[in-house]
Amino acid sequence: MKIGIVCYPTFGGSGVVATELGKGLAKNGHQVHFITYQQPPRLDFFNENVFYHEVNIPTYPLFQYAPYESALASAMVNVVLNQNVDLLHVHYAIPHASAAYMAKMILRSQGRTIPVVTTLHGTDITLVGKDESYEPVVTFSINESDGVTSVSENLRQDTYKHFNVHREIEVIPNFIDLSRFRRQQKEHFKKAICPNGEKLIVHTSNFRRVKRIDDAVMMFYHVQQQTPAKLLLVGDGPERARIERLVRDLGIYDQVRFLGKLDAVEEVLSVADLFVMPSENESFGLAALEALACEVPLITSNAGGLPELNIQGVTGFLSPVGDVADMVKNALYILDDEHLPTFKENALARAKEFELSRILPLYEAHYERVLQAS
Ligand code: GMT
Repeated sequence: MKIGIVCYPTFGGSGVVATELGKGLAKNGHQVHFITYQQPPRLDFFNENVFYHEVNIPTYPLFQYAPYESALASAMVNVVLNQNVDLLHVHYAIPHASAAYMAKMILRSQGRTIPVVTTLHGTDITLVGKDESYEPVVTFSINESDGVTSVSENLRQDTYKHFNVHREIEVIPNFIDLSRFRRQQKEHFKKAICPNGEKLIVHTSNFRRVKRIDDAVMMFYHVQQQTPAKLLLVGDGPERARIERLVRDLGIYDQVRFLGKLDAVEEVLSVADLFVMPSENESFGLAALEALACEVPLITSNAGGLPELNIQGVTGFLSPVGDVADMVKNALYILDDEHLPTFKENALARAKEFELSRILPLYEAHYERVLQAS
């Protein structure tokens, strides 16, 4: 197949899922055309089946906001026509699904059929999409997609709850490439951060409010009072300055490191003892799956699709959103040397259930069905 993939070129989340999916499809012999405004961070290699088409967004003094959606739709039209693409797969509904609809209509007017698959990732539904400023467009473009997938059952249910969507939504969970995400020998790194054998707790995110990083910091604050520990915060975003202030005010700045955006996050996870994701909402929690693959147990909230990934008492623990005291109790239990090895083993076993080779065929089958129906 020749597949056009539209995504955000982000370091985590939907951008990573789209990029890794494209890479997997290319390895399976499909031709993959990425269409986005910037090279996705994990698309940093050569493969004869992978193509990258940058969306050109000309500016003009009249535009307070450059019309990205129009530029993207035009790019999709051009790529479909010039590269003879069979199907467009857009990740994150806003504005990719409506831009794809526009491209589909333009192509139809020229006698060309192009099926569109939309994958819903989370905030495009739970946070941004249901805002009345976007809702009519999101509802319409989901209903007009030829195939719709969501990354968890919880997100599927949320979509039906918040939108007047009548399309069948197939749940295809996020996946992990275990050849990349695996525990590596990085003892020198661990020694540098935890010279006295402290336990290492890690959080990675885009530092948005929905991630509740305060809870991760507060949990760490209480944990380190009872067991020697360090905290690594990976990523960057709007909450960074506020969280740095909180860490200073709590007097724990020496035990906490902000690493910023990292591409090789698996190297950090390789030396971690515990991963914390206290999110207000989380449709799947790809970063938590990456941690599991590196044998790192989880402390998460029970929001969104997290219960579909983190198994209570097996791969870690789930707490009600904001229940820091419960997170502290559970973290201390996991970090106990008597319990930690079993949690690490369970983490890897769980990650194997989401291995790329198991999930990729679900997308391929979805594409086949959509192509046959159109
Ligand atoms: O919030 C993020 O981490 C980014 C966001 C995105 O849209 O890229 O992530 C969403 O999609 C990921 C990939 O499917 C999911 O694993 C995340 O859980 C989801 N984030 C939220 O629902 C908040």
